[in-house]
Amino acid sequence: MAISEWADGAARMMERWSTQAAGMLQPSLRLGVTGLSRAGKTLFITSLVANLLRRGRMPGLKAEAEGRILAAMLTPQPDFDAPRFDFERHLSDLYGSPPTWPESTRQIAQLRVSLRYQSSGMMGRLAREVVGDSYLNLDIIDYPGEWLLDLALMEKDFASWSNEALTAAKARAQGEGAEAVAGRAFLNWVAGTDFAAPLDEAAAQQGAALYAEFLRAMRQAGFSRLAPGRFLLPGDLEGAPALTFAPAPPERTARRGSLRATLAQRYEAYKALVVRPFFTTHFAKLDRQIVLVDALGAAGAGPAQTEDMALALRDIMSAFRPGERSWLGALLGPLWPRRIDRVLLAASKADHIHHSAHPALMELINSLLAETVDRAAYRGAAVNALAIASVRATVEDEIRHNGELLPAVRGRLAESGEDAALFAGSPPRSLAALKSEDWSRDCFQSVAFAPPILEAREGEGPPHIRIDKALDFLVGDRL
Ligand SMILES: Nc1nc2c(ncn2[C@@H]2O[C@H](COP(=O)(O)OP(=O)(O)OP(=O)(O)O)[C@@H](O)[C@H]2O)c(=O)[nH]1
Ligand SMILES: [Mg+2]
Repeated sequence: MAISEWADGAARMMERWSTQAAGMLQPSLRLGVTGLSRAGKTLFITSLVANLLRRGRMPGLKAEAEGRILAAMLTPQPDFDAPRFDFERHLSDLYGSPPTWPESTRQIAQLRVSLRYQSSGMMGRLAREVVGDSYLNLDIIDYPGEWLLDLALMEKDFASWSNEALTAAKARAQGEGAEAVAGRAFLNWVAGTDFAAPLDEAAAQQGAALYAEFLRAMRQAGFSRLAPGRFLLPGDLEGAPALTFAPAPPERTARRGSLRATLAQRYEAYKALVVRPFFTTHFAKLDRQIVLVDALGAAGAGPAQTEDMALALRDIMSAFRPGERSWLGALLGPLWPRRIDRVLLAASKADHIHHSAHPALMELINSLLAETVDRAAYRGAAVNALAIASVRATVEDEIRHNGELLPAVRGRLAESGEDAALFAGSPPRSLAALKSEDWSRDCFQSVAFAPPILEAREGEGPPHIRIDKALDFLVGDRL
């Protein structure tokens, strides 16, 4: 079946659907797909939606296994001002010849999938007799991972952000890599600048450019704590004063009109103009959250990068405060009754390793996010961890090495397009294990696989690992 038919069919049915469903009570559930850049958000949403529309590969979703999901449709999204998630394009890229992974996301996008289902249990059957089938709208948004980092800024003033940013820059400036060179260039600018002098626009621009360069080099080296996110992805704010600032060394007083006072003012403007609206509109209203963690990629990059990713996620998750109303919810009081009551930690790209290594991967993300897990559980949110792959790009295999059979995965390598079987080994179970000498990195390297060559099949979405189980945990109780 061609992808265009898939999309056309969905559009036609959507029309019928919305007329039928108009006026009916349709509860909605906002699913927050949380993940740093390249964690796999866009691919997860694409595969999840495709597998909801064609549910042949979703036996782990209990309502589906029980035959209670009657239909799933794309329906008009609730927010009029957010661009629509281009599901059809992402899907046809994946099924294209040659297939391609999605590009890095550059702007926010939203999609609504509506499910028509039959409730379970006696009360459910009773309700069905009276009002007929039930509906659930699932609202999902996609956004560039870089923007997520800004969440950690919301509760920091200029002085404390500067302090942290300068400490981090000093730590990174020690080494030999490009990030160390860029870090030293930025710190030299800090050392040679008089922050108490009246604002010199050229100095502010130079500082912002050097800091952005440092963040880019850090990203290249696999680090995660790269706020402010728009320094990496400025969009239409390029060159605006709200993006022309940099961290400055502390001082008790900042004279009005001085360079330091101006940088502080612009930092606050960035929070007010960029960060706050993004979160008020999209994140404060979440009901459920999946946190995609590319722990394999981080572990392959090294212990410093893995620790940095864990710290970035801890900062971000502390702003959500799962189990409680979000910090914004707390500000807005009873007007904002929503809270995140289920959090799924998902180690993404699990098709990179053999299934026998999945328990170790789950242990790793649990230990990296232990603080977040404990806090969320303490506040009453249900937390679970799974190793998932949105799109399975490998098959399992065995390779013989020194007379021993090793569990491996086979797929096309992204770089060369060649078919290869790799013994990936087991990932370390904790950051301490990753840091320890006896854990050998040679056995475990993270490689990128090319997307699999897929044939669109009637009734089935793309092959995946456990996104049915993930969805069951996230929304199963509402079906
Ligand atoms: N093999 C495999 N690779 C994956 C999977 N999910 C993501 N990837 C890889 O990770 C890359 C990033 O995935 P995206 O979905 O674009 O990540 P994102 O979180 O949307 O990234 P940004 O838009 O940059 O924030 C893809 O291009 C793939 O190479 C998966 O399930 N299996
Ligand atoms: Mg994306």
